[in-house]
Amino acid sequence: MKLRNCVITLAAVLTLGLSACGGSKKAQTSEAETAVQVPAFNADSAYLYVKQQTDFGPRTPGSRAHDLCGDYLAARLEAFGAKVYNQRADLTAYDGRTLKARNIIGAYKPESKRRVMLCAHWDSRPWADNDPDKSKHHTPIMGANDGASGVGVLLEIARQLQQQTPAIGIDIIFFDMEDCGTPQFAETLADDSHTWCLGSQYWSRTPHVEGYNARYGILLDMVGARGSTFLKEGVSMQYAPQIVKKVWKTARKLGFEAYFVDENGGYVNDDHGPVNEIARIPCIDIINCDLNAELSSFGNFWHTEDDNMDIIDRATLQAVGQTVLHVIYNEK
Ligand code: AHN
Ligand code: ZN
Repeated sequence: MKLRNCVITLAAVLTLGLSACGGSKKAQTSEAETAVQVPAFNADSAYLYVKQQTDFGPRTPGSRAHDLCGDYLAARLEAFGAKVYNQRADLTAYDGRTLKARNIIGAYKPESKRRVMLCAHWDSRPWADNDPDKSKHHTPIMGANDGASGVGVLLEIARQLQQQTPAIGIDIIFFDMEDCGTPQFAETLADDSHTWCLGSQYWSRTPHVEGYNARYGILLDMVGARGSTFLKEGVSMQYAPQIVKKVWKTARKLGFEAYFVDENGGYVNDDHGPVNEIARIPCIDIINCDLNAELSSFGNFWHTEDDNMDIIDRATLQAVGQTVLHVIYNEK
């Protein structure tokens, strides 16, 4: 069974070490006090931002599509009123190749000490190595869900942030080189979990602003597929259980309980790992988990040529985007 490839074993998690769980304890407040105007998330707009990324083609590091899409993302954030940072680094891939990485950060209210970070990876996987058809294994994927969906939701949130400012500062972080982890066709014996999430590892050691901190982070990964279900992911529950509870409770209140399922999922090796363990910012992962899928717990299209616009559904983008908007506009 392929599930092994995407879920960290419990033994590995235990060796990661424990840290204090994040999220400040707040006094109980009445409903009236917490009632703030939350903007309406526009799923058509988010869908368009997902499509515009895939229109560049696979955004694999080193490609022209990657270059151009990076410019597009930085330009969108700038147009939506963010202070934009381009963090460039030469990072070493699993096979020893040096690749040019670019983390793209859009800061809102950069002067505020009260901050929340929202993140997603913007690169797409260079190999369809989970495709049942072996002849496809060396073909790059479109990554409409795996990559572009999280970024699309965050671009729509950026557009909303320009129109109505929330009480706190927000950082939108697009991590590069999440998805260059050792392919299944490469024969490696050692633990290779560190070959994933290279951009977020770099950012977590060297944030775009010295001494950067945030109350918490929310990572969006694979948040656009039709019929997605988001289970409470293991690393998120370990480091930021209060944030998981707050987000799932908000989703339920908004009527999205079919997407945000009140069940525990597996432990996923994703960009929130370095954010929790290196940057020490409590960060959760909203990530599709389909325990009934045969090929992968991330869905049968995961790391295959089927991860294209055909599987993207505005309703899923809406559930995630509206929930995250509610959470951040309710921060004080
Ligand atoms: C692994 O399969 C090792 N990690 C899943 C994280 C991921 C891959 N997110 C997107 N692509
Ligand atoms: Zn992936």
